[in-house]
Amino acid sequence: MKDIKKTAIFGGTFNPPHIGHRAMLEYIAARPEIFKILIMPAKTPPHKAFDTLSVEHRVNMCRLAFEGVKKSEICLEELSIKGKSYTVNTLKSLRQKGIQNPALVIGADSLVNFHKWYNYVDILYLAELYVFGRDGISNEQIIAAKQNLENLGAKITLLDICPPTISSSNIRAAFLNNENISEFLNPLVLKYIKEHSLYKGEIMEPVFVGKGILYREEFAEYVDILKKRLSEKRFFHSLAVAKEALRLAEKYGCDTKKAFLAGLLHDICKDDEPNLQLQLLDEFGIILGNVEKNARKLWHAMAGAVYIKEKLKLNDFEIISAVRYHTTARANMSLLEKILYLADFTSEDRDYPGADDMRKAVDVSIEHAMREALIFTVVDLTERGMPVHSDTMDAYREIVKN
Ligand code: DGI
Ligand code: FE
Ligand code: FE
Repeated sequence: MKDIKKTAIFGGTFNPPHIGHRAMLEYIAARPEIFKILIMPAKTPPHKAFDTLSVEHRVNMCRLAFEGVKKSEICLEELSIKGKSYTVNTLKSLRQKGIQNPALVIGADSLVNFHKWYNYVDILYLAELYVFGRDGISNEQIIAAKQNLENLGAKITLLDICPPTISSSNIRAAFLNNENISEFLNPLVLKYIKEHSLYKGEIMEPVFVGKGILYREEFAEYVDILKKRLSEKRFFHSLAVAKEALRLAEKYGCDTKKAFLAGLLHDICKDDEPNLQLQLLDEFGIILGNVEKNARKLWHAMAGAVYIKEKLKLNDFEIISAVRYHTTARANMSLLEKILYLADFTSEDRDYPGADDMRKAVDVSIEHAMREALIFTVVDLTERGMPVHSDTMDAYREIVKN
């Protein structure tokens, strides 16, 4: 079986591609059993949208960075898969396209965590693993993980290379701070990044469509306030919830502007120190119930409602109560309240297990989605041993038990 020809699969986000990647590729290309290398840029994961560049830029940079690496070609397979791309599915579709004997190239860090990959046992039947070293992962860890996977039928080759520890996120950070990182990048990639002003620290926002574009303009002042108050991730989430609430309002006949605003502002206090949130509640005479006192995750909804009314002086009772109940829900919710509650589950940044099911549910009907969301929440809280708020139980009894 010596002359079996293998295709190496080299995936990554390549944000940006750097000389560590290239060193790996050249090492693999030099192995005689490898006759082809597929360089496979990953899709932009929804939850990472705020710090991952568009696919186009990443593919363009890969072309520049890996120009001239023998046996290699850029493969856009992963990008063409609809929905979340899982390695197991990518391998299946490569096999359908006639790719034989794939060897999946992964780092030792991934080997150690391989059992967490989606359908990992199936992956082992579809491909063998080529594992390169990683600083910080010991030989003992590698051997143990290898043995466990081999017991399941895996074929694993440990590569005698531990590429330099260069992280793409450090490179991005260096660009932000105007530090010189030219030694880690191909000069053509460096030029490309500069020409396209990439990694300038632009805080990413979701791509708005239709009325969303107009409302984003109209409420630019609130967006600026959020940008100052929230982490990048929470900021992206807030705008994504605004976008989703607007979509649902259009679909189900609710006031679109109110839905957008409620989404935009719903987590405005989420990143405040817990004590600050309590202070605000105290200042405006809000007294906490027993469950509330012990569940600080619930404070930001109450504090947000107060903040919107008292600090932003936005006197719209419907929006304020939608924010107030966006975490717990309650009995007799208005359509706007339900839409915000659900948009928080289905915004494009959400990637918890079950998010896609919730997205399907919300396109069936509001009532169906409320049912699913409440069941999800009550089950989740119960499993984690957390007290369920009486408002949540009221909503559950009204919507699920009927
Ligand atoms: O603010 P987000 O993260 O966007 O979402 P959220 O406002 O729905 O907050 C979710 C958190 O709130 C989550 O950690 C679970 C918690 N939570 C929701 N309902 C209840 C709850 N915690 C308790 N203790 N009781 C509830 O009824
Ligand atoms: Fe929230
Ligand atoms: Fe939220």
